[in-house]
Amino acid sequence: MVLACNSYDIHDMGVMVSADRILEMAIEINADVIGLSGLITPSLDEMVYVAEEMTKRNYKVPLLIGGATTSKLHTALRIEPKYEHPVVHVLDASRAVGVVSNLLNQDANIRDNYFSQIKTEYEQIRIQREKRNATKEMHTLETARANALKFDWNNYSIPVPKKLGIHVHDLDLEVLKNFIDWTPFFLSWELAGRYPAILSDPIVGHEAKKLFADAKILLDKIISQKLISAKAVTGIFPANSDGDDILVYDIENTKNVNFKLHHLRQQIKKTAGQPNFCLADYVAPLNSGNIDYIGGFAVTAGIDADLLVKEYENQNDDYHAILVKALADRLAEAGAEYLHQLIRTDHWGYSLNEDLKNEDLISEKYQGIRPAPGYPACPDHTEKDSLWQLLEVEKNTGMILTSSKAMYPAASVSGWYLSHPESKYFGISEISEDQLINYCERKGWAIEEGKKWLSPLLP
Ligand code: B12
Repeated sequence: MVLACNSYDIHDMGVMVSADRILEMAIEINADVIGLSGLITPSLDEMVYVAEEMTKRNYKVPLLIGGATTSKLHTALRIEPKYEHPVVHVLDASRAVGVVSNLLNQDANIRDNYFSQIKTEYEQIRIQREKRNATKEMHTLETARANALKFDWNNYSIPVPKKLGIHVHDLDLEVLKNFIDWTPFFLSWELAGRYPAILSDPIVGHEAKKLFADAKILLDKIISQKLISAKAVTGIFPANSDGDDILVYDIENTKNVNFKLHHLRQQIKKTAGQPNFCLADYVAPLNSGNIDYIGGFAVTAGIDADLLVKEYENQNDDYHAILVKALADRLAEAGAEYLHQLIRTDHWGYSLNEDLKNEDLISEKYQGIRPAPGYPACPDHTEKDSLWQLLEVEKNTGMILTSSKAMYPAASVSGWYLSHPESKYFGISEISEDQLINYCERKGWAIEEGKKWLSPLLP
């Protein structure tokens, strides 16, 4: 018996079990293996906790680690050292069978060899990492800031929004379906390839076509019978950057700072001429003397999705239960795409004449970006707290943030709108101790708190 749990938010959310409960259940069902799956980085911390608890409670069963935000590197550095029995990162669930059959093999030689191979491999990864840390070249925070992206703000005309403040949207799924990016839908079923080419792919085309047909039937049913619904809140506010932070002003009185949004800056040394990016650089600075703007959004297409999933599960129809989740995720992303267009062409209105097809939207052929807290340019998930307050997300949409900053309903997306024509996505990737200390001061965090939330960025 194998126990597998989604640990991206194992501490709360009611519908999910706590880490402690997972461990108790493992004993109750006499689990041979425990598997944890992590979607967003705060879940990595939960996994470390589970490994520590397994040690404290004298467990011996192997621990498997998987999910989009996990890696062999993180498993080797942070999880495996916490538990002396096998801890294995599995890149792809389909490989779990091979891994488990080695770990639980009746032949003790096969088991022991496999375990010692994994131990040696993870030890090597730690050694390599230490070597790399010793040689990698990082800027100090000060020099990284000196190498920031610089704009000529005096000769830049800031687009003034037509509709400032908060707007709540009841989204029509019939409209959203035209904004769906289908490629990740196939990815979630492990069918690799871009839509629509994937439908005629010589290897996976047949399966992709069948899946697509089933998805469209279910989507039509969901829409016509209103089985799930989507809601969102957006807002645009006056703002200026202040170093690596963004000050958000009161709409009525731009002398009052209502919120301070915090961002991180790239610190890795790059080739000459390459700046060290920080999202705050795309907003006109305080000393430019001009007021700029920032937008935010939170959208969910998962309202009632859990009920529909349960209904299919009760009929032992896992296929449709998973299809519902995958479609709700697609509709949430479609909602984010639709709203971003509405912002560009109407609320902020800096691209009044934009006329882009869905393919162009997917290829981001528009002005401005919508980085989401947790994405590589703004990896601190706790900044969702500010977004929640700024847009009164819970009151306006019912979406909640759990203590590990996952959004519920699960099919939800949230982020910022930046309008600058040169704004683009990038990755922070790594930060040094000096930025950790500085960021903690700006956030009002103790260093331990900072280490917890930013652990994937730290050496
Ligand atoms: C689809 C998707 C979504 C969907 C929902 C996903 C879901 N409900 O599972 C939506 C659009 C809702 C979404 C939202 C968000 N997302 Co998202 N999302 C993705 C995306 C594009 C694909 C994930 C996926 O479903 N892959 C397909 C499945 C099948 O793969 P998988 O989960 O990795 O699982 C495979 C293996 O990992 C393995 N495996 C998984 N678990 C386990 C467990 C065991 C035991 C084993 C053995 C194996 C195993 O087997 C699976 C099959 O091979 C990834 C990027 C990427 N390419 O991975 C980002 C990604 C996961 N998202 C990310 C983020 C940040 C978010 C948001 C926080 C953004 C935001 N602010 O709105 C939200 C969070 C949502 C929430 N509820 O809190 C980040 C997470 C990184 C991080 N630093 O935390 C990623 C990695 C994107 C990125 N590059 O930054 N997201």
